[in-house]
Amino acid sequence: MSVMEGKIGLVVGVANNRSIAYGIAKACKREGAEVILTYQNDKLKPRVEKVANELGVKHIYPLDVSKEEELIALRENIEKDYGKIDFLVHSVAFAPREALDGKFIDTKKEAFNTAMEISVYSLIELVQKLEPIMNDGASILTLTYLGSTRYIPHYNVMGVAKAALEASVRYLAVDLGERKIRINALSAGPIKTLAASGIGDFSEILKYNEKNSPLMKNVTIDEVGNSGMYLLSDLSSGVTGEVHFVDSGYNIMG
Ligand code: 0WD
Repeated sequence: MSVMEGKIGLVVGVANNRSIAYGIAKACKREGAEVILTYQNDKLKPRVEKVANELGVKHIYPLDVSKEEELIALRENIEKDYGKIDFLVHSVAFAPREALDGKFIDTKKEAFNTAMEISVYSLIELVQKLEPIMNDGASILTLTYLGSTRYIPHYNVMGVAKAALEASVRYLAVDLGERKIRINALSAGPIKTLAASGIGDFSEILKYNEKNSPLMKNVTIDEVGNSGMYLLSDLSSGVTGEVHFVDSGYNIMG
């Protein structure tokens, strides 16, 4: 039997077929799961539709994580169309471009608040809203980056947001543990995606990681997808509150 057979999950954060969330959705589908996708707005809808067709996904729903009414509608739609879910992927982050290119010391309050709302509070609110339709023993996964604990050029306010995201995972792990629901973060190495294109000098970061990681290569969305799938499956039933690196080992280097 395939690892994800009989499981239904929601994957939030597919923008196109280069998204990390796409790699995770693909791995879950391959292992037998039913996957539900969301699209942020009408502009992104056609790309998500294309991905949904490719993967054999039956339903896509609108979700801008900053809109509470869309979160409530999402829960109602999933409950009506599927009943309960077994896993949830949160693969969403945003900070205004100007906050990712200058000095951290210049971060404006509005940019700080936006980064925290879209990249951190969205996880908390998604879990609040969807917990009632999660089966006991469900698994939740969010995406983080090494900039949470180390200085990474230009990552700036997003590093602070990822630190808060990882702390949120630990606090949520305790609250959700009562229902044997697990939550973990996957810390991916740099990958060229739409979101990454907003970070200054990203191609330099890619080259540096490739040269300086033990495996001497950058990771792919398929590698992140496979490790993400493990964390969403029952194979990781003893793992919660964790930050799991999938970065060719870059984080261990001095
Ligand atoms: O190197 C990388 N690409 C890494 C990304 C390394 C380590 C971690 N990550 C993280 C990101 O910080 C993010 O949390 O992985 C997650 C997914 O990012 P991605 O796959 O690199 O980026 P992308 O394919 O652009 O998907 C992120 C999507 C958005 O795309 P754009 O680029 O249009 O902002 O997050 C979605 C959106 O589709 N998103 C939202 N969804 C709902 N409501 C919202 C929102 N308000 N804002 C962004």
